[in-house]
Amino acid sequence: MKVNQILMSGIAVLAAATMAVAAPGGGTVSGKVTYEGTPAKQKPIDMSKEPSCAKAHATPITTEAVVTGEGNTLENVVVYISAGAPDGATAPAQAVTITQRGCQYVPHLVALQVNQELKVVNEDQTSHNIHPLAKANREWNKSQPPGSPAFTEKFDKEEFIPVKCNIHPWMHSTFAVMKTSHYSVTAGNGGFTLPNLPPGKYTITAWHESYGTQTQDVTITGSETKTISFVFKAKPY
Ligand SMILES: [Cu+2]
Repeated sequence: MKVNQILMSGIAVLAAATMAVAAPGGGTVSGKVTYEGTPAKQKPIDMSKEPSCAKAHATPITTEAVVTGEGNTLENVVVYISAGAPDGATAPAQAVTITQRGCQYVPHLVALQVNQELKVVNEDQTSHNIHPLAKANREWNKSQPPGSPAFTEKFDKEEFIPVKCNIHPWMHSTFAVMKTSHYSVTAGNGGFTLPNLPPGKYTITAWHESYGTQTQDVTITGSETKTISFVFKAKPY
């Protein structure tokens, strides 16, 4: 009897533990972001005023306000659940990193969650002064001379924040701070995937720094994959 009880309670504990770490499963929303029309030609960046950075690039680099791939795909689009998100999403313990390298922000766009740590690194032989132009969050700017250690910051509100360097006017980034953990940033193939969605009705938003936002509603009923696409109108300027 006693052994049985112990066994039973052991199983109950095991079951509870299993439920707590249960594989998310659920449905998936995936697709592709493309553009139609002719995007503005990206301008070459003149870094002659910062020779240590100019040297870091074998060929002159261009602005990154619109980055495209083969087949009219659009890069650096944040696709995320803007309504109906199933979680109150606690921030992941792992920091995301932005690196100042060759007087550019790498990556060009940083997606992260509210209260997730952002680590700022300067790999250059020159000073940078990173300045997120926050409105909902606290605005700050921090100088990082060459060789200075990385620092971390957090944002406690949802906001897509334009970022500049107070020293190098060509340096631009965006910190896309989201409440949800369900987001995806498009790379060269324009693709995105939002997995592990419990049944429900969701609004999916696609955001691009030059072309704005688009939304679509999607209903997930089980473990299906819904394919949607976003097509942005390219601006010639
Ligand atoms: Cu800079």
